[in-house]
Amino acid sequence: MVGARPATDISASSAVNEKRLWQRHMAMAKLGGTLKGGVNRQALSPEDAAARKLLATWAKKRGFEVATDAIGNLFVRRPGTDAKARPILTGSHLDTQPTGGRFDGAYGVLAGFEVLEALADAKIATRRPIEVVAWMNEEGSRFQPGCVGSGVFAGSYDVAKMLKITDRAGVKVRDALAATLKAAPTPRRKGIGFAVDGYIEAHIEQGPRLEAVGHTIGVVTGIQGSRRFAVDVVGEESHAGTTPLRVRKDALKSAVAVVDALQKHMHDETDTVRFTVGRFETYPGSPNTVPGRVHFTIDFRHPDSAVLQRLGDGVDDVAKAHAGPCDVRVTGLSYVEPTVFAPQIMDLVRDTARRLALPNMDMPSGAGHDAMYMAKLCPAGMIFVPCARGVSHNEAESATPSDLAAGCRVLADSLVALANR
Ligand code: HGY
Ligand code: MN
Ligand code: MN
Repeated sequence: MVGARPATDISASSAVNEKRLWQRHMAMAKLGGTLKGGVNRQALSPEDAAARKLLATWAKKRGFEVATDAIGNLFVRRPGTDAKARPILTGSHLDTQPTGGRFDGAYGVLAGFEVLEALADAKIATRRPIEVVAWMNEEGSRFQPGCVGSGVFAGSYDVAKMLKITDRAGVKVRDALAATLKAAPTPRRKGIGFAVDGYIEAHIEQGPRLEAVGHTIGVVTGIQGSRRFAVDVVGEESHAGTTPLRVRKDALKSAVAVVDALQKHMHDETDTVRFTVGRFETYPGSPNTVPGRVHFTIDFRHPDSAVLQRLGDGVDDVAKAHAGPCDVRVTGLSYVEPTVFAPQIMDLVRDTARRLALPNMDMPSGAGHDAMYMAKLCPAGMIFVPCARGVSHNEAESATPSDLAAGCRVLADSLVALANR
């Protein structure tokens, strides 16, 4: 074409800037940073608002479009040459665990943002728009369940129901979201969800396998299934000094028996089942009052759909059979079937890693990710990079600048290939 820009021979991956990507991580990690070097940036907290504001500021400086949808997912869009083409999405989450690390979630958002910057630096146009998304409340530690933003986007959760969820202080998602958007205002995207042509999420592995074999890239094949429950054991408050044990309705005693029975129910010689009681609260929590209520959570995971169903469906019966004189209420909060990623995305990630001479291996994900929901909407996949000793959901979580950049290079060329198909 006369006057057309000279075709750049620089590839997106070669325009990825390792130093800038690392600096963005360190700047983001300050928001909610903890004394032990981790991050506490829970969903819709002031720290989360500050992180959103920082990403939006970086995006606006580059001329990218920024918008938030009705459930608080934050989108950064780099237009394509064909504005009507269905976009390619990449991203992850900015919210963290209370004792979280600097890379869980943030890597996927910042690697995606680095791809947009690299494309802009190299003046590479893509046919399809590419959007980076920071999904709201992936962790599910403040508001349960997790993956609320991606779940609503994919139509798996009802937005009105999700806006009513409360945290332990009784604050609703709706009110916390309003406060967040006030602190970090962006244009609003009407409604929820839109057609997406493909999705790739970059994430640290959160396990030790890549590091153990010395590989840099994980071509993620899928994610194990997961089920979350809330359990309330209800007895009767009474005086610790005057109430004989034989007449007590001691919610703590019953809850301990229930958890013990559930651990036996979930026992698995192959150590494939993942069963965690992460939160266990007694009420009123006074040393000289027999607990009248205990609230605890169950996080149960398994790669086999039939086992997930059989053992998960047994939770209610086991709880009721071991509650003694107390009542017990089991509430199912989420049920996500095992996810299998799209072969064409896996092939693209694997071929790109090979072309970039990055040692890689196919591997499943033990951790849950927003990609579980995006896989219901479009061809989806993930790219893993190593983290030190596989440690995550821990303030000591660590990764190297070169591994983060390597994963970002694979992401860059993979996204461009999807955006130009
Ligand atoms: O719990 C998970 O698997 C994810 O890291 N939030
Ligand atoms: Mn994560
Ligand atoms: Mn996590």
